[in-house]
Amino acid sequence: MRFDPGDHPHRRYNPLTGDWVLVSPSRTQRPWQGRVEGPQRATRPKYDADCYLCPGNTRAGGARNPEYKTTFVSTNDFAALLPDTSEMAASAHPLLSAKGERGTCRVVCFSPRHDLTLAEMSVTEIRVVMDVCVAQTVELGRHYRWVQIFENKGESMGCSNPHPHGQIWAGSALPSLPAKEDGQQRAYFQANGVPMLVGYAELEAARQERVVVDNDYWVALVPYWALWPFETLLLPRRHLLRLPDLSGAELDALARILKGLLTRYDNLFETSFPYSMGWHGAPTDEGDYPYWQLHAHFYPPLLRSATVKKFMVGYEMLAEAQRDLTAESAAERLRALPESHYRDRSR
Ligand code: H2U
Ligand code: ZN
Repeated sequence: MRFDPGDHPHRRYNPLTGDWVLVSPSRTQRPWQGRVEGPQRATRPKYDADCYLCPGNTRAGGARNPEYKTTFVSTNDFAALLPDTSEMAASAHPLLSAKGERGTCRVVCFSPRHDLTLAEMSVTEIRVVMDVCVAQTVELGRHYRWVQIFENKGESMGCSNPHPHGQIWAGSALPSLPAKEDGQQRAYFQANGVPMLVGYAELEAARQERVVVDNDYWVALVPYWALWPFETLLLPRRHLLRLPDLSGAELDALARILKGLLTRYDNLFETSFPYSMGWHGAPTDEGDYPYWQLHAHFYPPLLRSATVKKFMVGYEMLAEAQRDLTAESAAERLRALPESHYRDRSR
């Protein structure tokens, strides 16, 4: 029997984390009588008097939002990290180990408009969001070792409010997942003499098989080792450590590729596509990080329709991550979608 990666179960290696993922392409055929996500509320108003994040409204913490007209950043009223926590005494037992952690959390309202999403904002407006991300990385990076910019989008990803927003958590430690990526990228660089993800972007841009959308400065692709059904990795073509290293032309191109990628996501099931996404760059301390490459991960949970999502349970919790469709078929489906947003077409 000849091995066919599009049909036969196999495991793929994730060089960024050192983990493996089980790929079982034939499982997409299985019947589904399980949980179906509720339909999305059709349209939202441009302004919602009950929204904590809309301009002019009072937040849950009591502060009032200004009448902001563009991307707006505020301190999270329910911050998971605080700048002044007292030092923790060293643990007396190796099995009961803990460390104090300093940090801060912010909320980034992408737009004053309650009814928009990043995908539906203009390229110029998305560029402003990215400029704010750059400035936040510079500011918070002076005080903290890791600045995590991310967005939870959609109720199924635990997003608490439909107003278009992301979050920034900055802390004094290097968190577990970036620490794994740090170690893997360092080891790859030592062994091969090139930053892993610079080489990977070149390889994928040349093959095109897993590319969803690309331009002169960026490549968005379904990584070979993707875990979530329509997971993507956004990579700059040039070697860059962090968001503030991007040139004006690269930021413009970034806004364009984000619009292209997120529009395709929405078009896939003609729904506002849920995901968690976030940026990873070199730690913002004094260290030397020639092996790091800036990148963004997009982890969408939907599997086969707007209402059936992938659950990371059972085998995933106890043994190893597993996916049903191959990275190649996911990329092919996303790539084939129109570049114009389905809601613009139906308006
Ligand atoms: P999520 O939707 O991803 O949970 O992000 C919303 C964040 O906004 C959440 O962390 C904060 C929550 O603490 N928030 C405020 O800071 N003030 C509010 O009035 C509402 C929500
Ligand atoms: Zn709002």
